[in-house]
Amino acid sequence: MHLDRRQFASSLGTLAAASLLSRSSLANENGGSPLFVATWNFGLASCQRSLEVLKSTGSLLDAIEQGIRVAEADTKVDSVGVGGAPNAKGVVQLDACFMDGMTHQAGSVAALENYPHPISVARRVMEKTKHVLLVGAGAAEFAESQGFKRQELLTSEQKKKWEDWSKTQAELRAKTAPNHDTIALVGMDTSGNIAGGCSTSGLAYKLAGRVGDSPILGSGLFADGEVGAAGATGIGENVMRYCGSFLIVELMRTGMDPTSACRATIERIARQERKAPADLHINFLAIDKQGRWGAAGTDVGYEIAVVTNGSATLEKPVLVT
Ligand code: SD4
Repeated sequence: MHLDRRQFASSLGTLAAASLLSRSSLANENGGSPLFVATWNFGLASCQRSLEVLKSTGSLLDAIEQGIRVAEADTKVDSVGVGGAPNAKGVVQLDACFMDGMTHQAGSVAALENYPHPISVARRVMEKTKHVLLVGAGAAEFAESQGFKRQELLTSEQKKKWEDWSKTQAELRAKTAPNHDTIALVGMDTSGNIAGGCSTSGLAYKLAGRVGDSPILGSGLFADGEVGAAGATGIGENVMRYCGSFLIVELMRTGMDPTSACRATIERIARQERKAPADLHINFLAIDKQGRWGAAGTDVGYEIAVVTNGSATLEKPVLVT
């Protein structure tokens, strides 16, 4: 679900007009204030929540988790949490990961059913187990053991769409553009700590058990306290075979600014896939240790939310064609 940018602007009084250019080439743009960047326009509400939580608790990890929970709880966001699109069998299976760039601790869940906040379960995997990734029934058992509440995630609206899809699969498959609504949210606090999270229901009508890039560290998300963080949205298969977010962080480590690193990653994937970027449907964002942010994508509608002290904007990333 992509809200019209103006709806956001009017509903959020402080929202500045969206600019057309990524400003990632400006060093220290956020002037040392906290920085939160997230995929898509609904990421704005998430980033704003992250900033509020950081201010009230001082915890970057709480800020990331609580910000992502906003998108997970919003039934109008088509590919995250409650109201996310189901798989081919009509079951909503959620993927998420959570990473603390300062300690390289991380947790993930994949194909998790009936728990609306996979980001919180992923964080618990990080904090309460010796493992990094739990999947399917095991992930659900773990969520239950941690006291998370079960909930039906398939909304009547998604059920109806899925029923229509199942009736006319072939026809619709040909017509429907891939849906991209995953939230990847990365942030930095005033001390320069860096962390991030990613949460999704994955590609609509995926095969049961299919896991995309979002819960895979280095693919849908990567955070490294020495360098920065990156996240992805789009067709996971085109990201995870290249460790897209890890690659972006590594390019930033060599001195590239965030936008250039996102763009170079897309260009490398396109070259090696021997495909036009527009056929890849991959979109990235990144922040670096200096407080710069940037993004690049192959989808015309891709946008990102950028929230710092006193500024909340939707930005149009560089389009790689
Ligand atoms: C996936 N990358 O499961 C996710 C889908 C996505 O916006 O980003 N949707 O492949």
